[in-house]
Amino acid sequence: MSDTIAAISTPLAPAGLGVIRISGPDALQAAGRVFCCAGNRTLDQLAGYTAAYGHMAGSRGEIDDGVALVFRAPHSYTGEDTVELSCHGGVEILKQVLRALLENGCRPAGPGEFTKRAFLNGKLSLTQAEAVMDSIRADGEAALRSANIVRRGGVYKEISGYKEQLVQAAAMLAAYIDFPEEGLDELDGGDCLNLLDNVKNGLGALIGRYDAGAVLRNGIDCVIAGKPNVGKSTIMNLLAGYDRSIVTDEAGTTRDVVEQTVSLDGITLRLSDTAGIRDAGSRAEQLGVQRALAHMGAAQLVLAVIDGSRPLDDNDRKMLEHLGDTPRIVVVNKTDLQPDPDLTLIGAYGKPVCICAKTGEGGDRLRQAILAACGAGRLDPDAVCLSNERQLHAARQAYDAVCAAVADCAAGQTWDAVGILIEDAIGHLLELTGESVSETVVNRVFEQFCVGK
Ligand SMILES: Nc1nc2c(ncn2[C@@H]2O[C@H](COP(=O)(O)OP(=O)(O)OP(=O)(O)O)[C@@H](O)[C@H]2O)c(=O)[nH]1
Ligand SMILES: [Mg+2]
Repeated sequence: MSDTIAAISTPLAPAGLGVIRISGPDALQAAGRVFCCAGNRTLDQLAGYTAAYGHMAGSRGEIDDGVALVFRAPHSYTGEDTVELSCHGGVEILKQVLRALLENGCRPAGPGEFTKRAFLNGKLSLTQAEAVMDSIRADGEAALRSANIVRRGGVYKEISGYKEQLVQAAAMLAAYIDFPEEGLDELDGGDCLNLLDNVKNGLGALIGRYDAGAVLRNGIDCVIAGKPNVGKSTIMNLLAGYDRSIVTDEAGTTRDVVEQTVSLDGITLRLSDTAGIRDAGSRAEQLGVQRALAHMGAAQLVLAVIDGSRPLDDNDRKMLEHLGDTPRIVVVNKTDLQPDPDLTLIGAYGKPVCICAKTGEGGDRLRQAILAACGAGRLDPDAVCLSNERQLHAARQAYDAVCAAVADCAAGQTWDAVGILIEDAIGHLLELTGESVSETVVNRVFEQFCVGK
C-alpha cells in the first residue's frame, strides 16, 4: 500500500492561482484536515470529479480560501484518490498549505512521483509518462506537437505493433520446435521472415527519424560565422526580425557572442552572432574571435557567411576550414553589389545560398535552407518519433536483434537460434514501453521530472 504524497504543482512565484496536489489512499482525509468545505459537507463526502469552495487552515490558523477538486480512484491522473487544492498563488500561502498537509499525514512528493504512480498504476506507458515532461518543457510549437503525439500513445502503439509481430513470429517457431512432427513438416520460413522484415523496416525508419525529431523537440544551436564586415549581424537582425545586433561599416563591430532565439516554422532556432574571424589587433577583439571559434565548434549548424562582392581571402578560408564536419550553409551575402568573378570557387565548400541581408532579399531562401539542413523540412510534423536516448537505445538493441534474426534465417541457422534473437528483441521493446523495465531505469526516468508533476 503506498503512502499519501503532497506537493505544490505550480511554480513557487507570485501568480493568480496556485495548486497543491495530494494523492494516495489517505488523500481525502489528509486534505480534509486542512481544507474545510463551506456548508455542512466534508471533503470525503464528495463524489469524484466534484469541486467544493472552502477555507484552508494550518496549526497557526487560517491560510487562504479556495477550491478543492476531488478525484476518486481509479479515475484520477495517478489512479489513486487525489485532491487538488487551488488557492491564491502566493509563495507564503502555498508553503503554509503544504506544511499543513505534511503535518496532517502526507509526505512530500519526490520529483515526478505523481506521474510515476500513474505509470505504476497502469494509467500511462513509460513513453507516455516521458512525454508528459516533454510537453511541459516544450518551448515551441513543433516541440509541443511532437510531445503530444507521444503522450497520446504514438510510440507505445507503434512499438506494440512490432512486438505483436515478433510474438507471432516467435509462436510460429515455437510451434515448430515443440511439435515438429505435427504436420508442420517444414516451417514456412517465408511467413516468419516477412514478419521479421516488417519489424526491421519499421524500427529502422523510427530510428532513422530520431535526429530530425530531436530538432523538432529541442530546437537547434545555429552560429553565424565569417570574417569581419561580411554582414553576419545584418543576417542576425534579418532572422530575428529586429535590430538585435549592432551593425556598422567598421570591421570588428561585434565582439561578444550575441544570442537570440527565433521560431522557424515552429522550430526553435537558437542563433549566435559572433565576432568576425581574423588575426585581431586588440585584446578584446582577440577574445571575441576565440569565442567565435569555440561557438562554431559546439554548433549544430553554422551559417558560414561570405561577402559575395569580394574575393575569397585567407580569413574566409580560415573560417571555412575551421568548420570541419559541422553541418553548414555557405551564405553568400551582398548580392546587391557587383559579384566577385571568382565566386564560383566557393562551391568547393558547399552549395551557397545567395542573399542580400541589407534588403532582406533571399531571406526566405535562407530560412528554407536552414530547415532543410536540420532535417526538419523532410519530417512529417505528425510522424511518430522516439523522444529520448533511453528509447533510442532500446529501439537500437531491438533492431540489432531483429537484423541478426533475419540474417540467421537467411544463413539457414537453427530455428532455436532465431527464436532466441526474437525473444531478445521483444525484451528490448518491452523495456522501451516500460512493460518490463528495471526499477533503476524507472527511477532514473522520473528523477528528471519536476516536483509536483
Ligand atoms: N551592400 C550591402 N551591404 C550590406 C549587406 N549586408 C550587410 N551590409 C553592410 O555591411 C556592413 C557590415 O555589416 P555587419 O552586419 O555589421 O557585418 P558583420 O559581419 O557583423 O561585421 P563584424 O561584426 O565587424 O564582424 C554594414 O555597413 C552593413 O550595412 C548587403 O546585403 N548588402
Ligand atoms: Mg557583427
